[in-house]
Amino acid sequence: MKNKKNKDKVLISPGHRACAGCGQMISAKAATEGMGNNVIVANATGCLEVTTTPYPQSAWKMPWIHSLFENASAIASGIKAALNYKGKHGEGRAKNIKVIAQGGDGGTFDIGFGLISGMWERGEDILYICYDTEAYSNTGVQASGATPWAASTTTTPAGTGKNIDAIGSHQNKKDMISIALAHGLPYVAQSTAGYPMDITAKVKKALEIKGPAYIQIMTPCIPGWKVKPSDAMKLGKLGVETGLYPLLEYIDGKLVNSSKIDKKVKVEEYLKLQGRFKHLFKTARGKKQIEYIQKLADENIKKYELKK
Ligand SMILES: Cc1ncc(C[n+]2csc(CCOP(=O)(O)OP(=O)(O)O)c2C)c(N)n1
Repeated sequence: MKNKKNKDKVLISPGHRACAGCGQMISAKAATEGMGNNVIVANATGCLEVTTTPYPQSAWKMPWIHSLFENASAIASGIKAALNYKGKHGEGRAKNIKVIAQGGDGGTFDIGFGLISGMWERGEDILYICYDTEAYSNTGVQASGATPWAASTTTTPAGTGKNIDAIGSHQNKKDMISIALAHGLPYVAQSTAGYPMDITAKVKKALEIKGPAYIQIMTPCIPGWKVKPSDAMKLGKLGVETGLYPLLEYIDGKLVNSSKIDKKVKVEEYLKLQGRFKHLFKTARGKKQIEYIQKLADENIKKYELKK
């Protein structure tokens, strides 16, 4: 039955061009459910933008602007400044409009990094959401600063033939959560596509708290991670259950919530579902990398006090 009220709450309409099962779309829909109807969103170039806005169509039922790849945060700062000006000069309503900038991990960890840092430094009341596919998905899955150790991407390919021992990425994932905290943000959180209600709640909370906020969401990429379209949410859950990608919430720099682990799931359970890690199961050198990834998960469990 059609319910106009409920229909209006869906702020990303179906019919967009994202891959079936896309972790980013699951997460973006959950995020919009926490945004309310009084927001303006600046969106960096990337899959989320490309798949939702083939000119002249748009899947976004809200004021939404496409920025360049690197400057969603600067555009958001400009929007915020204009709203502040209008608020002071007779348009009181403008003061209540929330501003959000969002982008992929390439746009966040790498190319937009300086501008995001500036936005945070200025202490502006803007929420930044990073949809972390752990690679530059839109342009063919090149490695980004968010790519995890040993993942095969088109710029860090796993070895074949004589190079069978090549392990994929030789870099650890950049710790953007710590970088955000180092900027003194009043709200910093992490979530995954496995927990849409957690995403919605975190977006809501971030918008309630005054000042800059950062939410990073692990969003499995079906072709990039070489996974089944039905597995995005499962991978989001396994990321949490292994400790590799825990749910986190910091208020004023203090960890106030994290996902507790009842029975630790080994990282193999997460890695074996993904083609980008399949080379690790073929050689002795690969197996060593799995041990190393397990060590990273165990370190997270300690660092974020995830043990029940
Ligand atoms: C300055 C600039 N460099 C490169 C590009 C090409 N480009 C467009 S989208 C994209 C990848 C986006 O990756 P990410 O931010 O991780 O988002 P995803 O596609 O993974 O969601 C690239 C490299 C561009 N548009 N502008």
